[in-house]
Parts: sequence; structure tokens; C-alpha cells
Amino acid sequence: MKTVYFNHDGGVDDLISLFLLLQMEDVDLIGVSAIGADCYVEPATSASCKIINRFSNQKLNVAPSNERGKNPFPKDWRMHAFYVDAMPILNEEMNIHSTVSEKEAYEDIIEKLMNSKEKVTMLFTGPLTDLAKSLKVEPKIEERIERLVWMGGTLLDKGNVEEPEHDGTAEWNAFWDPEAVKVVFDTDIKIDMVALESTNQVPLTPDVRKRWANERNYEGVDFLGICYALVPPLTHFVTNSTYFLWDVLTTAYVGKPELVQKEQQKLGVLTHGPSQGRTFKSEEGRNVNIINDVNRDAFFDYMTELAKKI
Ligand code: AGV
Ligand code: CA
Repeated sequence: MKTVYFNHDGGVDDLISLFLLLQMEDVDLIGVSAIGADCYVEPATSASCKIINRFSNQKLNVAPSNERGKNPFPKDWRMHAFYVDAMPILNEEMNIHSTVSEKEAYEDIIEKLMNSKEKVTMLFTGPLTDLAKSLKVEPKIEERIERLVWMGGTLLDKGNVEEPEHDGTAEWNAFWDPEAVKVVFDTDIKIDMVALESTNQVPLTPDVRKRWANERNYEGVDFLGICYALVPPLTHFVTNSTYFLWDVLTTAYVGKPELVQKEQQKLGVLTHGPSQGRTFKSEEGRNVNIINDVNRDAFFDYMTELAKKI
């Protein structure tokens, strides 16, 4: 059994990650919080509560973050959380056992970590801002963390940021708050970084959609298909809006580590200038496990099987 805390930023793949995490039998999910990075925080928190109420029996209040990053996400992407929150499947009459927490995300992280008997795997599928804030407020949490599993960063020359005044070498979660990455890199926490090297191998393609369409008699698979109908697939070539299963791969790795390959490297992060958010190899850097390869078919099978449990 793995004890897991989940902090996300309300994108389509963040919310699907929450849904799938709730179906994993060997995961004990002890906390959920949401940050308004690639989303607006209210619909992200609200949709998270609804997913927990709809797809699990667990009482798990969701803590919203008040933190703000340095480089905002495009508004079009941030709107997705509103669309998921409005879906009929999440708005039927249902038994409400989980609601919005009174605590802010960083307070919830500190409380859950300090009260956990087991060391906790911290799953982050957005920027590291709330983790950095928690570590500053209560440094003792560091020794309660088993490891951090983070969707973010890349060593590729081409990241996925296409913004004025940036050279395109960073990944978005690192770019939104580069200082937070630096704060976390400066600790001794073990880090598994699910980098663009591996997530680039799992684009949302029309054949994946077709598969979910054909199995939509399963309520959970229908939910996947409807959520992913909000975002464009990869048909001919990759564009700035092409959707990958970034966070879902990261979450699947927590449930089934053998889906991926990794290599250890010493890394640093740039916090200023046109490459800010870039993670790079450096002799003075800290050790990070970089998840750089994935068994694509086994990954899609695993996530679809989890969705069928509903
Ligand atoms: O950089 C990937 C991160 C993931 O955590 N997010 C989306 C995932 O939730 C930012 C992002 C990059 N490209 C995007 C993103 C796109 N085309 N649409 C929405 N979000
Ligand atoms: Ca995300």
C-alpha cells in the first residue's frame, strides 16, 4: 500500500488523474489540493470534490491554493476546469461526503504530512508552488516525504512553452513558477520527474478516442471520452495546443512503476531570463530520476482498465 498526497492544477488530465487515482486499490489517498495554475482554482476545487463524491466512497476534502505563479497560463487552457465542473455526470443528485476544505493547500499539506504514520508519496501534476511554500513554513515535513513524483521539466532542447520573451526550452509547470522548482531542488527529497521525454510518447490520438468511444458502455470509460472531447487530438503534426497524457502518465507511474524507464542525472533549474524554467544537466546539480521512456500500449491498457472499475 502506498500513501499518496495529490496536488494538481485542474487541467483535463489533472482531473482524470484524480479519477484514476481513486480507482487504484494499492493507493491510500490521504489528501487532495488544487492550485489555479493551468486552471481557475474554484472550478478545479469544485470538480475535484464532485469526482471524489461521484467515483469513490472516501471522505476527502479538497484544499484550494491561494498561491500565484510568475508566468500565467493561457486563459483558453485555464477554462477547461469550468467545462469539467459543469458535466452532467458530475452533477447528478449524489451522496456528498467530501467538500471544499477550510484549509489552504499548503496548510493541508503540512497537516496531512505531520499526521501520517507512513511516509507519503507527493504526487504533483502542476507547478511545485504549494510544496515549496509548505517546506518554507514547516521544514519538518521534508522527512515525512517518501518521494516526490512530479510531472514537469525536460532535458530536450525543445520544451512546450511558446510565449513572448521565452526561448521555448522549458516545460510549462516549471516555467509557471521556476523559483518553486529551485526551492524543492535545494532539499534532499527524492525526486522522480516525469519529463516531456516520456510524455511526448503519449499524445491523445484519434485511435485512442475511438477505443474509448467503443467502450463507452462503461461509465468510467465514457467519462474519459467526454473529458478528452474538450481538447484537440494529434492528427497530422504537433502544435502548441496538441494534448498529451502528461499527468495521467505521471499518475499511472505511481500505480504501476514498471510502465516506464528512468535514468538518474544531476539537474539544476534556471530561474531568470529567456530560458527560465529550463531544467538542465549540471555537475553541481542534484540527483533526479528522469522518467524518459514508456511502454505506450501497456499504459493505455492500464488507464482504460482502471476506468472500467466504475
Ligand atoms: O506541461 C504539461 C502540463 C501538464 O501538467 N500542463 C498540462 C498538463 O496538465 C500544461 C500544458 C502544456 N501544454 C498544454 C497544457 C496544452 N496544449 N493545453 C493545456 N495545458
Ligand atoms: Ca497539470
